[in-house]
Amino acid sequence: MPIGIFDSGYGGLTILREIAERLPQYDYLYLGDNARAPYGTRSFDIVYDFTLQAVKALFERGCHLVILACNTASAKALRSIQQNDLPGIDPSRRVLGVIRPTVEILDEVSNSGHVGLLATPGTVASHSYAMELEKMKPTMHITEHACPMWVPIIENNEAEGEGADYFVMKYIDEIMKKDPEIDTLVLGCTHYPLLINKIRRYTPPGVRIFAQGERVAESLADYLIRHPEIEERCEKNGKIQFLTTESPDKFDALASIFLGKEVKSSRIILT
Ligand code: DGN
Repeated sequence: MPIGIFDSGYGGLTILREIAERLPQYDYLYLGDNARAPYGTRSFDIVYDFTLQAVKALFERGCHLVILACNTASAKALRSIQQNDLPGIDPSRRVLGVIRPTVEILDEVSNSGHVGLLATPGTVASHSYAMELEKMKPTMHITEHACPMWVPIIENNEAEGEGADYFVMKYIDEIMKKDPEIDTLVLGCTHYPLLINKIRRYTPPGVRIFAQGERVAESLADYLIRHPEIEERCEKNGKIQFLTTESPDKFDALASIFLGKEVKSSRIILT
């Protein structure tokens, strides 16, 4: 059975890339809900409903473990999905998110103890990062800042375009003004590594940029060691398949650029 990787659109590909590099032996099934992306400005209930539909679709296709490779879905839907028995679904199936593994190591990444979170309006409004940090690393400070324009720029393949510069500079300036002691900017949206060239250009010298992919891959590797009953259900042929709710041609064109290799997806309808 493949490991399911879900995102609202293309962003989860940045997580898939790192996971497949760290754990190439497993099979993966990626699902992008591109037809309904972005999720970042949608309400709590809608993100929950859409995420639940996606998780069920991946379970129905044999996944035993699903990673929500989307901060917005992790922030707004993960806990409810983990805590409730889903009708008709084997309770031994597991869903993991990307926020906790990121927060867990922030004290190793930051020297000043002041981190900045760049994320979608949905993730910022949920304060999931601030709440996790408060629980796990209570002495650290986090400044959360919403970047509503970044996902649309990426989803429209404008990440390298001139128009992107304005909004990258704007959000980074704004967060650095809120707390000049920030020494680490956390990219709290899986899309943002696709904008990394511009983010690097406008980040002040001495401030580190922390993207989640490698950390999530490390945390998954560790999870599979600690849960052999799940690990043994994961098929190991090194095969990656793609599903999208949009037109496969559109998905394949952009996903191939993001992943740096040819992608052939199939379309599914989520209900
Ligand atoms: N990639 C998603 C995240 O990590 O939050 C969000 C993208 C979106 O749908 N706005």
